[in-house]
Amino acid sequence: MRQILLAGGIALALLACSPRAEQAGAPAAGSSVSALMQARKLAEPDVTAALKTYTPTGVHDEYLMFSSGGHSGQVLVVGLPSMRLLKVIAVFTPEPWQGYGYGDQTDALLASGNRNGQTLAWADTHHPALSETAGDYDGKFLFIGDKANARLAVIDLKDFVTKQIVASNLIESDHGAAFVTPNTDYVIEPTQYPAPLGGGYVPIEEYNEKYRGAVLFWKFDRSKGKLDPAAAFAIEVPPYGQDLADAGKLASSGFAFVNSFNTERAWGGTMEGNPPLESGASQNDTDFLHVIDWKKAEAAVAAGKAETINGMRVLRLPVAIAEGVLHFIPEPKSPHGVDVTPDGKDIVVSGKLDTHATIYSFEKVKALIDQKKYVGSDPYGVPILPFEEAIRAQVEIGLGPLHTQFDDQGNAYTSLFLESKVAKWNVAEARVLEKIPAHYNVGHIAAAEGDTVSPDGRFLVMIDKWALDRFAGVGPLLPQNMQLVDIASAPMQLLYDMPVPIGEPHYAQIIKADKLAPIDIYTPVGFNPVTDTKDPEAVEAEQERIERRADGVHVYMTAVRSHFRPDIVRVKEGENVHIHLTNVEQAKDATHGFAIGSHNVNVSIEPGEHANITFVAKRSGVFPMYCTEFCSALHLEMAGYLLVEPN
Ligand code: K7E
Ligand code: CUA
Repeated sequence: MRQILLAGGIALALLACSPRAEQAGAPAAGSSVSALMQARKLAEPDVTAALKTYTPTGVHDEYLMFSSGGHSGQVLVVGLPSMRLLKVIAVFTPEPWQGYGYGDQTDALLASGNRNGQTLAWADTHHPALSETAGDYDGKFLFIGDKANARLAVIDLKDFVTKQIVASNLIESDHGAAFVTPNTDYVIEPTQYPAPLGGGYVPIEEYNEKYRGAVLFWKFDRSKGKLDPAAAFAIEVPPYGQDLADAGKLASSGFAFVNSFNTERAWGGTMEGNPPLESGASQNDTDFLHVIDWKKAEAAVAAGKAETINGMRVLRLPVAIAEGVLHFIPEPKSPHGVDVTPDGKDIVVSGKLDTHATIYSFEKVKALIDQKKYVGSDPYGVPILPFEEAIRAQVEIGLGPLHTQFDDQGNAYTSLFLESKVAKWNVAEARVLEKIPAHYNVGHIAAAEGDTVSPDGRFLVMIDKWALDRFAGVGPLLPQNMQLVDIASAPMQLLYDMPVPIGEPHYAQIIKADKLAPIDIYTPVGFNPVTDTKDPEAVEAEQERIERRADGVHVYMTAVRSHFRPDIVRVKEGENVHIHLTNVEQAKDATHGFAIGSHNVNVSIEPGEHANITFVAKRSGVFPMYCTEFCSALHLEMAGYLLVEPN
């Protein structure tokens, strides 16, 4: 039925007499489609948009979009075409509903991302990257970068749970993270703001000499589902603001591309007689596209040519240059996005302060590198390839071009921040085909399977920076706006606006839902999702007990509809309390929560899940413990007491 409607375009008569409409209760005379259209002031395109997105109850979405959650520090999962928010994956920030950051395992996981002893309770997530096999999303893992603290996290798509957070002590901030190589051998993380490598103080007047960027390659161990810091390496780069990255694929496999801004090396000082960074960094007509041969870098590191700085193996600049790992090509002013075409043959770069998309030909770039055809070198000795000979074409696309995505018809889509539009253009012909307005100031865009070797070309989501008048006023802080566009239709059609009130989505990736196969329950019972194994403290039914040990009171507890066992916990004031809690249910969606008031204790235990909770019973008193999920008719009765006797 849906297919017919989609293929046939608007079919009002069909809709009006569809079996579904009848099932839902025969429409009254006044609620025919035309009457509804009139009453709600809907035009025909509104109705086609509704037909293309409306997803009846029980019907699942065809695609899942993984979006960064900006400084919520989390990842959002949205279904397409319905644009329903399906999940907020807790990553870098406590998330009460999931009990994330309120129990031993997730406390330890969050703490593993602390830097230099500083607790980091937030993050600025920008670019999610789905794991790939042969350049195609494989639906197994998701990586997400934290711009503020230069961290990466690994999420297992088996259960949509964060399993690892890593921070290098080499750099202070990142931006072009996360991007994966075509078989997920490495996850790429380039610096954003230069600083002394490895940390430490250096006066900013020594910026040119002592401040540096780096491009980190984190080795991914697929069998363990973890990044392996010991096998990671970095390439030192000059103190330019390295920005986004993309890995070469197919024709350009083995290479990575990183763009940069502020090759002027301005560092601000608005009260010290200097121009602000924004103007200091916008003097040059061009910045540098970094062309990295990561296979050569990997070989040089394996040959012992790296130096270890604060635990990270680093190919220093002179070594990277000598080994032919790093080349520059001029790129138009203050670029933001760098995107490799699905066939790997072209690299598209857009300068924010330029009106073009510039198409570099990898074949030409490679030939120039092989011939060592340089037009000079930068102040650090990095060879520069000739711009004119490296490009295939430039397309005049509009004002403020940022990010580019691709479809299955050889077209590219580039967001135009200043114009508040997305331009559709043909890559081979380097010609603009049409533009669609965004509301407003579109940043990243994400296309269905858009970063793979075979994009689907169905949908595109515009991630807008400003919402202005799109939604009802909710005070000065407005939601962000994600807009769904049908790119399979001609012309492109705007389908739906989704407000995002929990952080600024920067980038997203969209995967075909049937590539994902998440589990429903944890087995064996007593599974710890963070350690990804059965927990040593897992509790079996009938094995519940309370043990008093040197380190405090250990409560081995189970949860099952609708009681905790034990449900009375007696301790003495000042005692350490360890609760080992297993949800022994194996029924889908039979989640229980466990909370103790006034103790910051709050976990969510999914069917089969185990959680450990440690706290000090500091104050004598009577504290109710209860289940926080409405799990059954007798959910309110799923409660007990923590009795803390005074000394
Ligand atoms: Cu353009 Cu971090 Cu990729 Cu924000 S990012 S727009
Ligand atoms: Cu268990 Cu409510």
